[in-house]
Amino acid sequence: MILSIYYAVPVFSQEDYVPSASNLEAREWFQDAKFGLFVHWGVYSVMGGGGDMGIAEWIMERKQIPVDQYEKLPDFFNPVAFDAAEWVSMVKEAGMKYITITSKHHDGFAMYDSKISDYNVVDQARYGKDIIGKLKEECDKQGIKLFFYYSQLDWHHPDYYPRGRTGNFTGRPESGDWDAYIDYMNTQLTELLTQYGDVGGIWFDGMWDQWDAPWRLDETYALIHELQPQTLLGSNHHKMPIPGEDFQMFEKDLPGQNSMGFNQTGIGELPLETCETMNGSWGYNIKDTKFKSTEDLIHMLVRAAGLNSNLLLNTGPMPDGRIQPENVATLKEMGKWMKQYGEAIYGTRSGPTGAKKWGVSTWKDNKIYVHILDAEDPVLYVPMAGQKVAKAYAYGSGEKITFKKQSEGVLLTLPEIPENIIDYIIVLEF
Ligand code: JFZ
Repeated sequence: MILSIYYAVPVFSQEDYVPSASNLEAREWFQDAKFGLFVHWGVYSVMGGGGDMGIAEWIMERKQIPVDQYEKLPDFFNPVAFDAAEWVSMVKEAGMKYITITSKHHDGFAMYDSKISDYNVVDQARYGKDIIGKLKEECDKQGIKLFFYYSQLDWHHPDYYPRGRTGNFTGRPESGDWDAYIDYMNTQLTELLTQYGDVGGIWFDGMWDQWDAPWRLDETYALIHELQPQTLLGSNHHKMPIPGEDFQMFEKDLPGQNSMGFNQTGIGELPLETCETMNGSWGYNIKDTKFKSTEDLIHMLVRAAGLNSNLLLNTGPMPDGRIQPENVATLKEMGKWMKQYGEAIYGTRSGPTGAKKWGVSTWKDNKIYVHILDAEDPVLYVPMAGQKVAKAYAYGSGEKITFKKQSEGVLLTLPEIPENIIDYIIVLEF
C-alpha cells in the first residue's frame, strides 16, 4: 500500500522545483518564528554517553557497538516520565514556535510507529508507545509546529551498502542492495508524512557520510513535495542548498561563519536556520554539564535574527522522558526575556548594520531595532538606506536617544549601558 503511494510519484528534476503557495507561506511563517527546539532523543539516551564527554547519539559508532548488541537497547528504553503536554508547554513558555525531533537518527531506530520495520519505538521499545504521535497530538493542541529530523545515513539497515565514512564496525554483512535502502527510506518518509497530519518540515542529515552515493535525491525531494507541498525541506549536508530544498541550515555556527570547520560559509536565497546545543552534546550525556549561560544563548538568538536566521536550540531528553532540569531552567529564562523583548525578534528581518562586534540590527515595518550586545564606542553609526529617522529611543524605557543625521544614516550617542543588560535595544523609527 505504502509503496504504491511512493511509486506513483512522477520524478521531476528538482532543478525545476516550483514551491507551492503554501510552501512560500510556510517559509514566511518560518522566518517570522525565529526560535525552535531541537530534540535528540533515541535509545542511545539510555547510555547517557557511556561516561565519555562528546559521545551521545554517536555511541554506537564511537564505541563500535555491533548491531546485534545495540539491538538490546530498545528493551531498556522506557521513558515513563515522558509527558508531551509538559514538553510542549515548556516550548511555548520559552517563546519557541516549533520543535524538530529525531524521527530516526544514524542508529536507524525509528521513534515513531513505522510499518515497514519493527525497529521502532512501538514494536521494540519497552515503552511501546508512539513518541512522535503523542508529541504531534500535543503540538497540534497547543499550536506548535513539528518538524522531523531524519537521518539518511543508517548504521543499522543491512542494505545501507556500500558504506561510507561511518557504520563500519557494526558487524553487518559486506553486501547489500543500496536501492532497496533508498526505497526503504522513502517509505519511512511516506509514513512520516501520511500518519501524522501536517508536518512543519523534514530536516535531513547524513548525506555527508558519502556525498557521492546515488541518493536519488530528486525522487525523495519530489515525493516529499508531492505528499505535503507546504512542508519545509532542509538538509544538514554543509553545502549550498540543493534544488528542491526550502531552507538552508548551519550547524553550531551562525550563517557565514565556520568555526566548526565543516560549515559552508555561502549564504543563499532561502530562509536560514542555525542549530546549537545547550551544552556540548546533542543527545543526553550525563557527564556534560558545560551548559551555556542564558545570556550567551540569548546573544546567539539575537545574532541569528540579525543575520536573518532562526535559532534551533537543542535539548537531549533524559532516558526517563524528562527534559534535563538545567535546560528547563534556561529555557524558562529565555522565555521571560522573549516575552519582554520578542517584539524586536519575532517577525523581523535583518537590519541595515550587518553583524558587528557590538551587535546586530533587526527590522520590522517602520522600525529598526539596534541590538547592542557588547558596547564598544560611545557613538554608533547606523546606515539608513535612504530612510529618514524620525525618532530614536531605548526599547522598554522609551528614553530618548540623541542622534545626528549623516548623509547616508545616523550617528547614535549611546547612554551609559548598565552591566547586567543582556541586549540594550535602541529603536529607530522612520
Ligand atoms: C550531525 C549529526 O551527526 C549529529 O549527531 C547531530 O544530529 C547533528 C545535529 O548533526 O552532526 C554532524 C554531521 C556531520 C559532521 C559533523 C557533525 N561532519 O561531517 O563532520
